[in-house]
Amino acid sequence: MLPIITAFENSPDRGAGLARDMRVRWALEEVGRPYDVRLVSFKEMQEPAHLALHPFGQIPTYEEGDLALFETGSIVLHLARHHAGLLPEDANARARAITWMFAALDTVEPPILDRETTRLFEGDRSWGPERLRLTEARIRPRLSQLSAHLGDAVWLDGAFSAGDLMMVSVLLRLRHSSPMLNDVPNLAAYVARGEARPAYKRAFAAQLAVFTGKASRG
Ligand code: GTB
Repeated sequence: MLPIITAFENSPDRGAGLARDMRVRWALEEVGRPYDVRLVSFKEMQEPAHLALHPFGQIPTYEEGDLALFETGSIVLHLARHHAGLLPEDANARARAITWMFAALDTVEPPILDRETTRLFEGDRSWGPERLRLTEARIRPRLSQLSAHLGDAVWLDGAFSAGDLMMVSVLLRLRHSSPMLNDVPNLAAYVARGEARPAYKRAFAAQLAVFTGKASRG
Protein backbone atom coordinates (compact mmCIF):
# COMPACT_ATOMS: atom_id res chain seq x y z
CA MET A 1 0.00 0.00 0.00
CA LEU A 2 1.33 3.42 -0.94
CA PRO A 3 1.35 6.18 1.65
CA ILE A 4 -1.38 8.76 1.11
CA ILE A 5 -0.97 12.49 1.58
CA THR A 6 -3.67 15.12 1.52
CA ALA A 7 -3.43 18.30 -0.53
CA PHE A 8 -5.69 21.19 -1.48
CA GLU A 9 -8.30 20.44 -4.10
CA ASN A 10 -8.23 24.17 -4.84
CA SER A 11 -5.06 25.83 -3.63
CA PRO A 12 -5.14 29.64 -3.63
CA ASP A 13 -1.76 29.64 -5.43
CA ARG A 14 -3.03 27.17 -8.06
CA GLY A 15 -0.18 24.77 -7.54
CA ALA A 16 2.69 27.26 -7.55
CA GLY A 17 4.55 25.26 -4.90
CA LEU A 18 3.51 27.23 -1.82
CA ALA A 19 1.04 24.91 -0.13
CA ARG A 20 2.84 22.70 2.33
CA ASP A 21 2.10 19.36 0.75
CA MET A 22 4.99 20.47 -1.49
CA ARG A 23 7.49 19.76 1.32
CA VAL A 24 6.14 16.29 1.83
CA ARG A 25 6.00 15.56 -1.90
CA TRP A 26 9.62 16.74 -2.20
CA ALA A 27 10.75 14.51 0.68
CA LEU A 28 8.91 11.52 -0.81
CA GLU A 29 10.59 12.16 -4.16
CA GLU A 30 14.03 12.52 -2.55
CA VAL A 31 13.72 9.12 -0.88
CA GLY A 32 12.18 7.51 -3.96
CA ARG A 33 8.88 6.59 -2.33
CA PRO A 34 5.78 6.56 -4.58
CA TYR A 35 2.65 7.98 -2.97
CA ASP A 36 -1.02 8.64 -3.50
CA VAL A 37 -2.71 11.99 -3.02
CA ARG A 38 -6.19 12.60 -1.67
CA LEU A 39 -7.39 16.08 -2.60
CA VAL A 40 -9.60 17.78 -0.04
CA SER A 41 -11.84 20.84 -0.26
CA PHE A 42 -11.80 23.54 2.42
CA LYS A 43 -15.17 22.21 3.59
CA GLU A 44 -13.91 18.62 3.86
CA MET A 45 -10.91 19.82 5.87
CA GLN A 46 -13.29 20.83 8.68
CA GLU A 47 -15.30 17.61 8.66
CA PRO A 48 -14.81 14.80 11.20
CA ALA A 49 -13.04 12.42 8.82
CA HIS A 50 -10.28 14.92 8.13
CA LEU A 51 -10.19 16.28 11.68
CA ALA A 52 -9.48 12.74 12.85
CA LEU A 53 -6.27 12.94 10.82
CA HIS A 54 -5.46 16.59 11.45
CA PRO A 55 -6.86 18.17 14.62
CA PHE A 56 -6.39 21.67 13.16
CA GLY A 57 -8.20 20.93 9.93
CA GLN A 58 -5.25 21.61 7.66
CA ILE A 59 -3.22 19.93 4.97
CA PRO A 60 -1.00 18.04 4.52
CA THR A 61 -1.56 14.79 6.34
CA TYR A 62 0.30 11.53 5.85
CA GLU A 63 -1.17 8.03 6.16
CA GLU A 64 0.90 4.88 6.01
CA GLY A 65 -0.75 1.68 7.17
CA ASP A 66 -2.13 2.38 10.64
CA LEU A 67 0.04 5.47 11.11
CA ALA A 68 -1.45 8.92 10.51
CA LEU A 69 0.69 12.04 10.85
CA PHE A 70 0.20 15.77 10.49
CA GLU A 71 2.73 18.67 10.63
CA THR A 72 5.21 18.82 7.78
CA GLY A 73 8.19 18.80 10.15
CA SER A 74 7.04 15.54 11.67
CA ILE A 75 6.17 13.95 8.32
CA VAL A 76 9.49 14.89 6.69
CA LEU A 77 11.41 13.69 9.75
CA HIS A 78 9.51 10.40 9.71
CA LEU A 79 10.40 9.87 6.04
CA ALA A 80 14.01 10.89 6.63
CA ARG A 81 14.38 8.48 9.56
CA HIS A 82 13.00 5.51 7.66
CA HIS A 83 14.59 5.98 4.26
CA ALA A 84 18.08 6.75 3.06
CA GLY A 85 18.81 10.09 1.47
CA LEU A 86 17.66 12.83 3.81
CA LEU A 87 19.69 12.32 6.97
CA PRO A 88 23.40 11.48 7.37
CA GLU A 89 24.44 8.16 8.93
CA ASP A 90 26.79 9.74 11.45
CA ALA A 91 24.86 10.35 14.69
CA ASN A 92 26.15 13.87 15.31
CA ALA A 93 25.67 14.95 11.69
CA ARG A 94 22.16 13.49 11.86
CA ALA A 95 21.37 15.51 14.98
CA ARG A 96 22.68 18.67 13.31
CA ALA A 97 20.56 18.06 10.20
CA ILE A 98 17.48 17.72 12.43
CA THR A 99 18.54 20.92 14.19
CA TRP A 100 18.42 22.70 10.81
CA MET A 101 14.88 21.42 10.27
CA PHE A 102 13.88 23.00 13.56
CA ALA A 103 15.79 26.17 12.74
CA ALA A 104 13.85 26.46 9.48
CA LEU A 105 10.49 25.90 11.18
CA ASP A 106 11.02 27.64 14.51
CA THR A 107 13.46 30.47 13.79
CA VAL A 108 13.34 31.43 10.12
CA GLU A 109 9.74 30.66 9.15
CA PRO A 110 7.83 32.56 11.91
CA PRO A 111 8.79 36.10 10.82
CA ILE A 112 8.21 35.12 7.18
CA LEU A 113 4.73 33.84 8.04
CA ASP A 114 4.08 36.96 10.07
CA ARG A 115 4.86 39.06 6.99
CA GLU A 116 2.55 36.86 4.90
CA THR A 117 -0.29 37.30 7.38
CA THR A 118 0.15 41.07 7.30
CA ARG A 119 0.47 41.20 3.53
CA LEU A 120 -2.55 39.02 2.86
CA PHE A 121 -4.96 39.91 5.66
CA GLU A 122 -3.91 43.18 7.28
CA GLY A 123 -2.51 45.22 4.41
CA ASP A 124 -5.61 47.42 4.17
CA ARG A 125 -5.54 48.44 7.85
CA SER A 126 -4.23 51.91 8.67
CA TRP A 127 -1.26 50.30 10.42
CA GLY A 128 -0.74 47.63 7.74
CA PRO A 129 2.19 49.22 5.87
CA GLU A 130 4.05 49.99 9.12
CA ARG A 131 3.51 46.45 10.38
CA LEU A 132 4.79 45.09 7.07
CA ARG A 133 7.99 47.11 7.54
CA LEU A 134 8.34 45.78 11.09
CA THR A 135 7.99 42.17 9.98
CA GLU A 136 10.61 42.78 7.28
CA ALA A 137 12.94 44.25 9.89
CA ARG A 138 12.66 40.92 11.74
CA ILE A 139 13.27 38.83 8.64
CA ARG A 140 16.41 40.68 7.50
CA PRO A 141 18.67 39.70 10.44
CA ARG A 142 17.62 36.06 10.08
CA LEU A 143 18.57 36.12 6.41
CA SER A 144 21.94 37.71 7.06
CA GLN A 145 22.71 35.30 9.93
CA LEU A 146 21.76 32.33 7.78
CA SER A 147 23.81 33.76 4.92
CA ALA A 148 26.83 34.14 7.22
CA HIS A 149 26.52 30.51 8.27
CA LEU A 150 26.13 29.23 4.72
CA GLY A 151 29.01 31.26 3.31
CA ASP A 152 30.26 29.55 0.16
CA ALA A 153 28.95 26.13 1.14
CA VAL A 154 26.51 24.30 -1.09
CA TRP A 155 24.24 23.07 1.72
CA LEU A 156 23.89 24.00 5.38
CA ASP A 157 25.92 21.15 6.86
CA GLY A 158 27.69 18.88 4.39
CA ALA A 159 25.47 16.85 2.10
CA PHE A 160 21.90 17.86 1.23
CA SER A 161 19.57 16.89 4.08
CA ALA A 162 16.03 17.26 5.40
CA GLY A 163 17.35 20.46 7.03
CA ASP A 164 18.02 21.95 3.59
CA LEU A 165 14.70 20.70 2.26
CA MET A 166 12.89 22.54 5.02
CA MET A 167 15.02 25.70 4.85
CA VAL A 168 14.69 26.02 1.07
CA SER A 169 10.91 25.48 1.38
CA VAL A 170 10.67 28.27 3.94
CA LEU A 171 12.80 30.70 1.91
CA LEU A 172 10.75 29.97 -1.20
CA ARG A 173 7.69 31.22 0.63
CA LEU A 174 9.45 34.57 1.11
CA ARG A 175 10.75 34.76 -2.43
CA HIS A 176 7.27 34.32 -3.83
CA SER A 177 6.07 37.61 -2.39
CA SER A 178 9.14 39.73 -1.75
CA PRO A 179 12.44 40.62 -3.44
CA MET A 180 14.21 40.51 -0.03
CA LEU A 181 15.97 37.26 -0.83
CA ASN A 182 17.68 38.85 -3.85
CA ASP A 183 19.59 41.10 -1.46
CA VAL A 184 21.34 37.99 -0.11
CA PRO A 185 22.98 36.39 -3.16
CA ASN A 186 24.31 33.23 -1.50
CA LEU A 187 20.85 32.44 -0.10
CA ALA A 188 19.19 33.14 -3.45
CA ALA A 189 21.66 30.72 -5.05
CA TYR A 190 21.04 28.18 -2.26
CA VAL A 191 17.30 28.26 -2.96
CA ALA A 192 17.93 27.91 -6.69
CA ARG A 193 20.07 24.83 -6.00
CA GLY A 194 17.18 23.32 -4.07
CA GLU A 195 14.75 24.01 -6.89
CA ALA A 196 17.16 22.49 -9.40
CA ARG A 197 17.10 19.09 -7.68
CA PRO A 198 15.28 16.51 -9.80
CA ALA A 199 13.19 15.46 -6.78
CA TYR A 200 12.03 19.05 -6.24
CA LYS A 201 11.10 19.36 -9.90
CA ARG A 202 9.08 16.15 -9.84
CA ALA A 203 7.26 17.25 -6.69
CA PHE A 204 6.54 20.68 -8.16
CA ALA A 205 5.21 19.18 -11.40
CA ALA A 206 2.97 16.80 -9.45
CA GLN A 207 1.52 19.60 -7.34
CA LEU A 208 0.97 21.81 -10.39
CA ALA A 209 -0.67 18.95 -12.28
CA VAL A 210 -3.56 19.07 -9.81
CA PHE A 211 -4.45 22.46 -11.27
CA THR A 212 -3.65 21.86 -14.90
CA GLY A 213 -5.93 18.85 -14.97
CA LYS A 214 -3.15 16.31 -15.42
CA ALA A 215 -3.75 14.62 -12.09
CA SER A 216 -6.93 12.89 -11.03
CA ARG A 217 -8.46 13.24 -7.59
CA GLY A 218 -6.74 10.58 -5.47
N1 GTB B 1 2.41 23.73 10.83
C1 GTB B 1 1.62 23.08 9.80
C2 GTB B 1 2.53 22.20 8.93
O1 GTB B 1 3.70 22.56 8.74
O2 GTB B 1 2.07 21.16 8.47
C3 GTB B 1 0.93 24.16 8.98
C4 GTB B 1 -0.01 23.55 7.94
C5 GTB B 1 -0.68 24.64 7.15
O3 GTB B 1 -0.47 25.85 7.36
N2 GTB B 1 -1.52 24.20 6.22
C6 GTB B 1 -2.22 25.15 5.38
C7 GTB B 1 -3.71 24.89 5.50
O4 GTB B 1 -4.15 23.78 5.54
C8 GTB B 1 -1.82 24.93 3.93
S1 GTB B 1 -0.13 25.37 3.67
N3 GTB B 1 -4.48 25.99 5.55
C9 GTB B 1 -5.90 25.92 5.57
C10 GTB B 1 -6.47 26.24 6.91
O5 GTB B 1 -5.71 26.47 7.87
O6 GTB B 1 -7.71 26.27 6.98
C11 GTB B 1 -0.21 27.20 3.85
C12 GTB B 1 -0.45 27.84 2.51
C13 GTB B 1 -1.67 27.81 1.91
C14 GTB B 1 -1.85 28.44 0.68
C15 GTB B 1 -0.81 29.07 0.10
N4 GTB B 1 -1.00 29.75 -1.13
O7 GTB B 1 -1.90 29.42 -1.86
O8 GTB B 1 -0.21 30.65 -1.48
C16 GTB B 1 0.43 29.10 0.71
C17 GTB B 1 0.60 28.45 1.91
